[in-house]
Amino acid sequence: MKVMLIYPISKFFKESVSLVGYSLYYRVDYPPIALAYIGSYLEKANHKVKIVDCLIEKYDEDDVKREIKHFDPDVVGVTANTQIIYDAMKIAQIAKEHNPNCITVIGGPHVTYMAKETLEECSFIDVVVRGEGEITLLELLDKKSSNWNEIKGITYRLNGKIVSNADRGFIDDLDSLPFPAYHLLSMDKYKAYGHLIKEWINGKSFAGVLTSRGCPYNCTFCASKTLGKSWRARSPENIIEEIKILRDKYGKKDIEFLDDTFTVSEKRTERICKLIKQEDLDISWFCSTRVDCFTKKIAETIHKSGCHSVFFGIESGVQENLDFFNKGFTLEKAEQSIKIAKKAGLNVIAYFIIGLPQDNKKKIWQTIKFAKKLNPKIALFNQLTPLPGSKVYEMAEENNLILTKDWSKYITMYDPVIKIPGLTNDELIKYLKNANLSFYIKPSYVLNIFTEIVSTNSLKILRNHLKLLAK
Ligand code: B12
Ligand code: SF4
Repeated sequence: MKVMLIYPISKFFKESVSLVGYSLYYRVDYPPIALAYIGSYLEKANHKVKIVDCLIEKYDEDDVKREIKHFDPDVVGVTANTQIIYDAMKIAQIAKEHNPNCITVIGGPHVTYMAKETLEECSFIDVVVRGEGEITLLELLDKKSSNWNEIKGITYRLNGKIVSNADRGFIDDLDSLPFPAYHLLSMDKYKAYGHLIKEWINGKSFAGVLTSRGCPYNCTFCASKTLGKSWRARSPENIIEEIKILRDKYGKKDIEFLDDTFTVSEKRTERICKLIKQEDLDISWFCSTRVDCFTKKIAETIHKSGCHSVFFGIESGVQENLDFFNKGFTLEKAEQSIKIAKKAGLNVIAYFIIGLPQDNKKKIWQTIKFAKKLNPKIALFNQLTPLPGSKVYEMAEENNLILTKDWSKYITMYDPVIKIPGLTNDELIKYLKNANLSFYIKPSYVLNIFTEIVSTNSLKILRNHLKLLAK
């Protein structure tokens, strides 16, 4: 069958150009790994696949119509996070308007938790795939129009009713999956733009590799359980093989390991690092992890094998908030790990969240002060957002704190979407702005902003910054 997999046109990304940290210091265009994994899995079963990444191609609706008309797919599959769900629905509409018999399928974190609601809201979508998509979509193609009741992990319409089949388990042996279908993407277009990230990766061409799936932790703001709560890891040898392809075929010399927590296992981390050196891969790389999965030994080992930067979710400078988030570590632990990382020569990027229901001015400043004390290279401040699939979403629902279910507003950086009894919306936006500004307005950073604007001729970025400041 002919299957077209589409990453939607994203209003969110067009607007995110205005975000201080992202646009100037850390802006990266990622390949849509989920679609590339599904693509290679379907190709292996002899289906004809085309991936359309509207984001990287800067496509508008007319472009998508043209692509669909040209390829004339039997099935269109779209991916969606919460923030881009309406953009994904639009793609399904375009597909149905082209051919009402084309089966439209949607997958990703948002619809995994909002399957029924998504089908109720959008009549152009035929099937929601919940959780991991590779096997489920293949089964759906095999049974194009019959016996959908046998396919685990889908929600669909049957005789006018919405039916949810049983959940599907997760793929245990990740090495059994074919590598992502990079050949279906314009790999040369995925790049890093932000000033600091460009400096760190030293102008090299960049790619993302997912070395494990599932996160064993339970942070209350996070919607990570789409890929399960048990950590499943690829073997180091399998990962190295993929990196070699990215390096030799696509010229990629810097790799971001996209895992939620790359260093869950010290032993596996060491083995990957050993192989990177042993095989003389000549790459640099970066990853995300938790402060409590990070030791001096890990810091030194990863740095020696080419790791230049590590992202940590610090989240707050208030212990009570860390406990509310169920982070399971202390402020002291956070300080200690950041020191270790810096001492090993790693760039530290730290995430923080403000705008908890119990937040007030004093607590927010405590977080900002803590961020300054840690002094990471980049601090990214977000508003607490009740993402479907997270514990915070359930809590906010139960306590009637949700202000809007316009999902396009769930972007964690602009308008608040939950009530905070001790703060007005305007105050929260002001604090978020102050948090970012107080962090970025340093002489060296201002110089960076200026250089970036001049070197990339990014007047749009400047205009968006000014708009953000004036808000
Ligand atoms: C890399 C990443 C990004 C990249 C995305 C780049 C890209 N082009 O894909 C960047 C940095 C840009 C990004 C931005 C954001 N992200 Co993000 N991101 C991730 C991360 C770490 C990995 C995503 C990934 O590739 N996973 C690997 C693939 C294999 O898994 P997957 O996407 O879930 O896909 C599987 C299934 O979901 C399913 N599936 C997915 N799509 C489809 C489609 C079809 C047709 C089918 C059948 C199945 C299917 O099958 C796939 C394979 O098994 C996840 C965390 C995570 N663990 O997933 C967060 C995550 C997706 N991001 C999240 C968030 C909140 C954001 C931001 C809002 C953050 C911010 N404030 O800026 C923005 C929103 C961007 C947007 N447009 O929506 C949330 C989404 C929660 C939600 N309810 O939607 C996640 C889950 C993090 C979290 N734990 O809460 N992100
Ligand atoms: S924030 Fe990170 S560690 Fe916590 S549950 Fe989400 S992915 Fe896991």
